[in-house]
Amino acid sequence: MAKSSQFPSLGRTVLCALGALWQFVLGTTQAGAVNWNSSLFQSNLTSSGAALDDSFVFELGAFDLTGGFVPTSANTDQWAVRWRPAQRNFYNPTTRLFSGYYEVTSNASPFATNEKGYIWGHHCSGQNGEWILLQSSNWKWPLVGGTNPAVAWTVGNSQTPIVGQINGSGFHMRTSAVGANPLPTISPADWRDLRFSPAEVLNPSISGWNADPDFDGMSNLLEYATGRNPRSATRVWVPLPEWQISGDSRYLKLSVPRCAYSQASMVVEVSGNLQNWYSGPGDVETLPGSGDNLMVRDLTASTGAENRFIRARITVP
Ligand SMILES: [Ca+2]
Repeated sequence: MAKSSQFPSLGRTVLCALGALWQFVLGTTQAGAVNWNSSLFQSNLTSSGAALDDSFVFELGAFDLTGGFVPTSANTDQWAVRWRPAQRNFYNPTTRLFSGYYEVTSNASPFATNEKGYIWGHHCSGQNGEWILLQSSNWKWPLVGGTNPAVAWTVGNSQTPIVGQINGSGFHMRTSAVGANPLPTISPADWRDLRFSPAEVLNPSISGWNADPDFDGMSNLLEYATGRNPRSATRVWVPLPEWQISGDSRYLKLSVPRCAYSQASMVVEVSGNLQNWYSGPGDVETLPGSGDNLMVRDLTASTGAENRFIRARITVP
């Protein structure tokens, strides 16, 4: 009797185990989710034919369409204020890939199941933007916690981009020049989470603002402010002061690249003794920089006898 009564018990255990396994499978692969990506090792270019670099970021999201707004190539100046990002990832120039897995957390508008999703690729420039906006009439947000498989939104199954091009001769994606436009910003915390692993984020010697884990001479703070990749020394910016000559006088001048999606603030300061630094309107003049660069000159002339110094001070909110 004792022996036979064990079988139903074992059966229940097996059934329970199967049930747990099924729940695990449902929970990990079949909640409302979006797999979004480009294809590996394809040629992805800017409008001038250059390869996309590691300043490019791809964002999965939706637009606030209230008032009948529809994103077009004619209203790019309004995209940033209308954009509601769900997830973003930096482009990898080595694998030439963007990719992400996004589990939908809310179906509140503009993420309702009848509303469209988009993938917006752009880079740092707020002045000479290179953008691509991928879309498809089939890209509708999945139901939160639904039991359908994750949907796939890819360059391969997208339709004609709103700006940019896909699947052309010699390229998988090609961005378009959109000129000067606002961009969605990436907060310092989000940038850290995207550029470093969770373990690295907890390690200030790797992800701290003063750290330099790629040994390129640029601190993480400078990498964030100028739109570089803190794990790659391929696009190094070295500060090089220049002279502006005016008559018999010469003035120090500094040009610093600024990344339009960074929230870092930049102030250029001048000094005659490396002790006291000044940045007021009587001390420095901001010049029209090229592109996104901040260009500032010292208003005190440097003579042969007097040293002058110039630096950029960067802070994050
Ligand atoms: Ca660095």
